[in-house]
Amino acid sequence: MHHMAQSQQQNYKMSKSPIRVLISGAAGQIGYALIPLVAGGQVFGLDQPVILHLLDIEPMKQVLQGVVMEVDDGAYPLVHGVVATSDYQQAFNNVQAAFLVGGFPRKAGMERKDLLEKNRPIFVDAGQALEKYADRNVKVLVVANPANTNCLVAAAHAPSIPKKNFSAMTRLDSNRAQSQVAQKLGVAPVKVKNVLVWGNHSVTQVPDVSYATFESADSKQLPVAGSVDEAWVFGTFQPTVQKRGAAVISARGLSSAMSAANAAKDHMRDWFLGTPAGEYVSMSVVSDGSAYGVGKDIVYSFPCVCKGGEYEIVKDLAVSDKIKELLKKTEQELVEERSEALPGFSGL
Ligand code: NAX
Repeated sequence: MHHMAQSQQQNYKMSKSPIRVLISGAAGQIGYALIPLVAGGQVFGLDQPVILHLLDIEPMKQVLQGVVMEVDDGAYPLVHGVVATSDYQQAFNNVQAAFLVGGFPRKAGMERKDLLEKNRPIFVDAGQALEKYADRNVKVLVVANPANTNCLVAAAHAPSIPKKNFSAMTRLDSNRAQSQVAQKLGVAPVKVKNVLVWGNHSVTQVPDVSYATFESADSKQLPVAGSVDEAWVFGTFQPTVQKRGAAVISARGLSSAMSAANAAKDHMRDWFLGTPAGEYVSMSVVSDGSAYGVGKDIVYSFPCVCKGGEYEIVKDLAVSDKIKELLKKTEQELVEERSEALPGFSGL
């Protein structure tokens, strides 16, 4: 027993100085699933100690205290400190990574416009707090919905933080898409690569298998498009992925949390530690107008590769006319969301 515990400890090489990691909405259900992934080294690596900054609103204070008790009780080797607070200055102070999960949830009967209105002030505050208190190279992942436009609102209120440090989460959508393809082909998800999701994290998102490959039982790399037909792609695959969030809610009575936290982990890990050679990941990032004809200053999901803590949009994929049309529609929705969330917007 003693020997096993020792060898497990040896996996942690803690020579690095700790980084400060903010999780907002830390008393909520995604927070509860995400904290152990960050604390356990699955995001920033087993050699990277962390100081957790856990933010939630004042009415959740007691619940948040309970979460802190559980972090303490985990005795995580990589956790060098916990700051639990409802104060934005404390929460954002010197953070190098920020998972912005906290927000106002969609209630029955609420339209997109109402959701935007409720979340806008939260992301104005978050942007201003990033601007004032965070590390200048903080990497921001917005999870709270409407994620892409919340991210744009935060970026617009943090003028001195580079735009390339802001992102929103479409990784859950692309993980869902990868898994649907794997099930269709009868292979494990790990055998499927480069399934993409473009655009907005909403029903207009564009799941796309055009560049995807899979490893067959006899270890050949094959294009997915050669093994599935168009009717399945446009008639079954796309709507299944687009409506998966709703399907989970109707089955569980609660929205996706385990898989959402897992996707947030994947997104931030790949951004910090890099993507494997030849693999693209879907990240919603600020468009600069240079890729796929998408207008600038919206937060749009593109295929990306990450290296040395930076992402780059993969710009040379040949997009079919059918997909192009869908890319326009989801872009249009993001432009509409922007004009609702940031009236009079004149550029980042
Ligand atoms: P919960 O309602 O369980 O938790 C949200 C937490 O945020 C609550 O504890 C709440 O008190 C807190 N909060 C509210 N306002 C805050 C503020 N101003 N500052 C800090 N904290 C605040 O929701 P949960 O299921 O964890 O979902 C969180 C968000 O993720 C929601 O907006 C949800 O729509 C969004 N999602 C986004 C996904 C994506 O793929 N981008 C998928 C999963 C999820 O639906």
